[in-house]
Amino acid sequence: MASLVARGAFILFEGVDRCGKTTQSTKLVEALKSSGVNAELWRYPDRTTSMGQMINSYLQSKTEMDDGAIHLLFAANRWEKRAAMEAKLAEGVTLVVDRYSYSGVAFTAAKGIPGLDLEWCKSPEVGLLRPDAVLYLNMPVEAAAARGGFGEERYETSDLQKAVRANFDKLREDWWTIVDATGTVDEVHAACRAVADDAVAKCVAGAPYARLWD
Ligand code: DGP
Repeated sequence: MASLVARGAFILFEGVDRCGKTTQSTKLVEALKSSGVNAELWRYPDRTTSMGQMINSYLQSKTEMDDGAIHLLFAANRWEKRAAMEAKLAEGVTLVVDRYSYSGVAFTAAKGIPGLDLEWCKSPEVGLLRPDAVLYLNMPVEAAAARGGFGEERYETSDLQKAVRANFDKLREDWWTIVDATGTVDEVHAACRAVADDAVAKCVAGAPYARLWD
């Protein structure tokens, strides 16, 4: 039997735009750190790399790109960070991640482009590390939009976000935690914290890595 090695946990936040992922992921990292857990906040797309800058330009409608090509670029942006991500976890750092492959699939498939269905969209993500916990911040699109409205970026329209939410419903797996994101910041945080503490404890005890879509 392989010996169990302590590692950091990969904790993922997913949900439609403006559901509170950035607030909650930031707050979770602060809380983990203040209780002595070595934790970092990561986000996808990672706009700091050269691929990330191309994605940023696309999201801001400064450049156009084929829908299949931009999908592969979002996925490649996760692949280019894969080794660094795995190294951090192996060092014992817990990664709290704001969006990942599930957003990748949910957003592209929401466009309704012939051929770019959920299965096609999943393919380039296969083999990436699977999160140890998914905190899906569940919120109706109307409630998310009421939080000051959607911004200027390409995907920030109610119709697209509704299709994205429907796709998240199709992608949800039993092991995800569905958090009611309409609660107060502190209520949502408490629910997320409990799941994160559990994931961190399991990974310290040497939980094995898994890959998408195990
Ligand atoms: P954010 O930086 O979390 O606000 O994300 C920017 C926008 O890009 C947001 O509307 C969600 C979308 N998005 C995030 N990841 C992906 C992805 O992998 N593929 C696609 N098509 N869209 C994504």
